[in-house]
Amino acid sequence: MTTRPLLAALVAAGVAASGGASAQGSLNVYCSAQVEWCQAVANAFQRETGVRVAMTQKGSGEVLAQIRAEAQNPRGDIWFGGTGDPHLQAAEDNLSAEYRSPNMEQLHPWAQKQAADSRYRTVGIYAGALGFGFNTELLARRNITAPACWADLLKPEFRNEIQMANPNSSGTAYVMIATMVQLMGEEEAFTYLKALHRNINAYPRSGTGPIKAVARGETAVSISFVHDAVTERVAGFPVGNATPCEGTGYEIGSMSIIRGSRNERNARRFYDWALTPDAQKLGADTKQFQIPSNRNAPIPEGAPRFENIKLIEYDFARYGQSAERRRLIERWDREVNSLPR
Ligand code: S7P
Repeated sequence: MTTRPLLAALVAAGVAASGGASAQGSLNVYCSAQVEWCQAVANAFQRETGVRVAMTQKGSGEVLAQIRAEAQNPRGDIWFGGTGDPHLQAAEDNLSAEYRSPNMEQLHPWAQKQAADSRYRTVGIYAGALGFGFNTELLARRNITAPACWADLLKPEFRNEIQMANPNSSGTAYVMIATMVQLMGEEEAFTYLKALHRNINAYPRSGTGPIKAVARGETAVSISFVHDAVTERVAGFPVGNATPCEGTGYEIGSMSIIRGSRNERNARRFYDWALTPDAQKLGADTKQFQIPSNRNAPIPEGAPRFENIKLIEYDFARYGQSAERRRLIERWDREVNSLPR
């Protein structure tokens, strides 16, 4: 099982030494993007504003659980990144604060819709499609054709060769389950998930765990956001990616101010800043390949483009509901994860 160490980094930039940081106050960022991006964002904001930033990186489901547990005594100020569904659940459960950024109008319609769906308690900061990652060398060695469709993942040659994350902790895995339900209908989707279970060798905690296992050659195939497969490939690993022929779901990676934040002024300042093209370019600078939500931010070269992918009309309002997420994950635990492999 892949684990991801908790990073709690007090980001030290020059301003702290000059005394500017304390004058500007501080900000606690919970970050559910990849750690390189989280660190770059924390460093740049601290450098540009003098606000002292402490950043903790965790997956989307884990941050949602933490914010819920801390609701009476919030320790975080802002939640940056992670799949959009848990951000919508935080909004519904009154765990995030309403805020309308003056930069909202610069965003793509899908990012503004995410804000409107949450009554302005979250906003889209990037988007990316779900698909498969695979280790090209491992597949060649085993003489297996790379998967192109969801149906391919059920083939006997993929027995014990596939990883997807655990939806209890991972927003990525929840997007996968919600995608299958929307593509096939719920009964057929659970029949599919049970059949897929036979070919799964592990359900790691983190959504990026499976693609990192693919890169290391520990598993042949992962169910992942395809932009994360590009990140591994440009890092030099033999990783390919595909989006399913039947159609697939996607995420609207989001950002929310935590309700009861002790540094709300700085949280709003960060929120406005994170929606600017310059801040969004930090994703590409750290080899992340999502589509940025600001229309004027450059799309990273090599990013999987939505116009080339068969996307479903993902129903964010429905699958972002707390009760729906809980019900689907409980059903998955009961009917799929409990089965022998
Ligand atoms: O930054 C890469 C990415 O895939 O990670 C985010 C998400 O938190 C995945 O983690 P979990 O599945 O563990 O929640 C995505 O939003 C993002 O695209």
